[in-house]
Amino acid sequence: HQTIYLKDYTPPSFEVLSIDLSIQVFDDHTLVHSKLVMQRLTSGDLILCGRDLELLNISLNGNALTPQDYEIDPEQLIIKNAPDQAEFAISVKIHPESNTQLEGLYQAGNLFVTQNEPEGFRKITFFPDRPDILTVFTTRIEADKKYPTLLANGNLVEKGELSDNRHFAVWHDPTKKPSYLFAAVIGDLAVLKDSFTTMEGRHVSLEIYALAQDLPKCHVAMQALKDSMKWDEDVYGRPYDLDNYMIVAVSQFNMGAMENKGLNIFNTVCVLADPEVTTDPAMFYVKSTIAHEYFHNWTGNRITCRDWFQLCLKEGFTVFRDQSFSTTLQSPAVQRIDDVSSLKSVQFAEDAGPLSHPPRPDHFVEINNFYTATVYDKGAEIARMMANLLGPEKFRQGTDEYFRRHDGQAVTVEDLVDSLSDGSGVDLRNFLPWYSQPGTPCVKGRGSYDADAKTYTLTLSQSTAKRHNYPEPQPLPIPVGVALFDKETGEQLTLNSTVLKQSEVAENNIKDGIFVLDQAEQTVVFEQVNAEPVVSLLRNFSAPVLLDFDYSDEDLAFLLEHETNGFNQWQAAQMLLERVLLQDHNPAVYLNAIAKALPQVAKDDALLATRLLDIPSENYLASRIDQEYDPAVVHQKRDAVLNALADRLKDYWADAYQSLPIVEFKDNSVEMGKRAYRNMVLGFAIRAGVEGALDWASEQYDNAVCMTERLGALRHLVWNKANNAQDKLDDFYKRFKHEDLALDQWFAVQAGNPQGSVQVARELMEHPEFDWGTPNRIRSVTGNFSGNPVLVWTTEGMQFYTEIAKRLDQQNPVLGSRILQFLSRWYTLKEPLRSEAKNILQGLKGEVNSTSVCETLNNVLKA
Ligand code: HT7
Ligand code: ZN
Repeated sequence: HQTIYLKDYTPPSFEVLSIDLSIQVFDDHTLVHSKLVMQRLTSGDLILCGRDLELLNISLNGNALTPQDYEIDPEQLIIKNAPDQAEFAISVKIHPESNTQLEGLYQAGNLFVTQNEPEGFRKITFFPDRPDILTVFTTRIEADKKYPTLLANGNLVEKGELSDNRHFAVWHDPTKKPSYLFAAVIGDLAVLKDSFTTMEGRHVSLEIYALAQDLPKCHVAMQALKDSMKWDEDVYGRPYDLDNYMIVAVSQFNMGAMENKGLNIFNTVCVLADPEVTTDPAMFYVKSTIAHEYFHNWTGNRITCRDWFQLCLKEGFTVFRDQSFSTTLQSPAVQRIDDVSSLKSVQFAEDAGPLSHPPRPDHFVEINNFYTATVYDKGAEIARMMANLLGPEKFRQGTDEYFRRHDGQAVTVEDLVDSLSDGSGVDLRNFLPWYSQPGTPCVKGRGSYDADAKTYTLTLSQSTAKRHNYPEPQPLPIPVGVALFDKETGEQLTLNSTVLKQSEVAENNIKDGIFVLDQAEQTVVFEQVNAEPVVSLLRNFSAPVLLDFDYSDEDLAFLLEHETNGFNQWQAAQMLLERVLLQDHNPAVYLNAIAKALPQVAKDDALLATRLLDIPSENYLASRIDQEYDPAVVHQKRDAVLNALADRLKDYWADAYQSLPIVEFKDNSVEMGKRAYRNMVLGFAIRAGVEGALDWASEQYDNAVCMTERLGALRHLVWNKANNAQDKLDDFYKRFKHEDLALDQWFAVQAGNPQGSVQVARELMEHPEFDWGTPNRIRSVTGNFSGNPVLVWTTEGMQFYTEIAKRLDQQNPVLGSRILQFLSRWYTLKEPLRSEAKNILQGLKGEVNSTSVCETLNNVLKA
């Protein structure tokens, strides 16, 4: 397998002025005819990518070509000395009916759909399948009338009947786009319609296509779409640009959703929502994914990536945009907690292991392996740091300039940062190294108060571990959110310091400052500090870094109590917990602080209270342990903290649960908070051995008015081995047997059971409802099972994952590669597990062939 390097990027030698595509679907094959109008840009060969295609015929400028006229290999067709104007007519045969990889055109049940990002289009026809080739697509789709729905990007320009019970539709997309944004859908779908009028007065028809029985579950997504369209106009000044926006729901899909121009294709889990079958977090995920894909229309589609190394240009920025949108759905503090918690548990872990890479990698073997938390979530953090430094007004000037300069272009990360800098008048180019340097920087610090001089001196330093194959890490600009609190009164102090980034801070009696640490070590002196302060750092998680400050546990408890926003309180609780769980600090300080803060927070904001009770996951804790990792020890320590917390507030849980009766379902953040908190409190009550708590869970299961309540109760019953757990599992199965997404939860609860076993997971995968063709179902078992490292890191657990990776290697390598990643931190294990893990992984070598799985396996083994 070949490694591709960013430094080798060369512009294409031909552009494509237009493509006419004709897709004829038959039961046992599909014919694709294309007419490509190409024009030379620079010297060089004419290269058309093509994979798994049966070439039927090809002509150039009206002359049939024979195999002597071109070079062809499994990946491409090359024409040397092609004329400057080249018009191709190409016919190929493909097999969507047997395409299990879910890339290109594939059949999923009764539906044919495309997935072309990043390199799927080459599995549909020969084409220069690279994101910097933008062209105008006209698409004719022809199929049997048993498939009444025929969709492609753009506007429907013609449709008609054909002989043999067949029909066709022709679509024209007026906007130039890269091939990865091409989409087609052929099937029998129902449609939910609505409309939106843009700020420019354009009347847009909004259409969500799904199986008829799923149509009632499309209203949440429709509302989220309208909200997103409005938000992008209000916040970024970006209106929609076509007369229709279509979304299609498909149950077999490798990722969440795909932003194809005007024709998004969504995994059902990201579009269908109904309180009876969808939990609150899942419903939230629907809304934020709808927003994410919609926002791509500007950040991704109208301005796209020059090459796949620039993936975080569109993904990082778009994640930042969807996270910002989501703060309209729940409190900004909870949103930030959720984003940071996922960043720390997934991205930090990735960046600490053998799959570490910069947000903009400089080489890859298989680009599918780079749709990672680092590209998406660290990419979003970089956009956020720049946005925060600029403030809303200047950031808007910067983004306006980006859209003005690059609309219709395929660009690089440098182009984005240049636009933000030039548009705002603030040079942000020193942030560029964030895109190309791997690893999580660690900020260390200490502070000292001089009572006589009334100064507080803060010294901060940064370091990043060197990564194999990357240059010596350089200091990065790290914005550190900072505040001082009076240790006695808890009051927040005015900041008097000349080195704070916001120079107006001192003049304007501002208390929330940002200090940009851009050297290896720096010192900040705060003046006129009249009483000993406690410093709060990295507020709102102002940069994606690890913080190692010489706080006492009492300082952190103080911040948990006095910090002015929920995120910072949560951060203090997490720091305290990490000390307890990783450094064996006494949990008493944490327990006292949480016992004091919790009841009040719960009254004000139940969702925040739920988050405050988060205990870092075993996998997150494992990511902070670089050697001699013993999963059983981590599990037992975490369990001990949970037990201590449960005991400490035993009476409170009982009261709190009783004060939160089940009420009519409402989809708003206050009610969502109450439901989440009720489930959390119930778990602690059961753990504390509160009398009757398991009965409460049974009653909650029986009386639930929504899935959040029913599933929350079921999980507690199953995970606590309640006597009636099996009955309730059977009941759940019966109720939801015909609801795929609910059934996924039935698999998930059992696979994620800490009291479970590899045997249970294997049996689930042999269940008649288990389906190897549906990634959601595979993930519901493998993903949830991975939450229990004590089970994963056993011989049987590791074999379980390698066997799945092997099975998926040919069938669905993108998924196989992801599943193998669960084992990436094998090398941190204590012996003899470590050697055993190595043997098992080495045993997979030679057994797998796909570029995706092989690249991941090689990298994992390099650790
Ligand atoms: N841009 C998309 C990324 C993607 C994808 C989506 C579905 C199936 C396979 C895929 N490969 C890459 C999704 C997004 O970030 O919006
Ligand atoms: Zn995206």
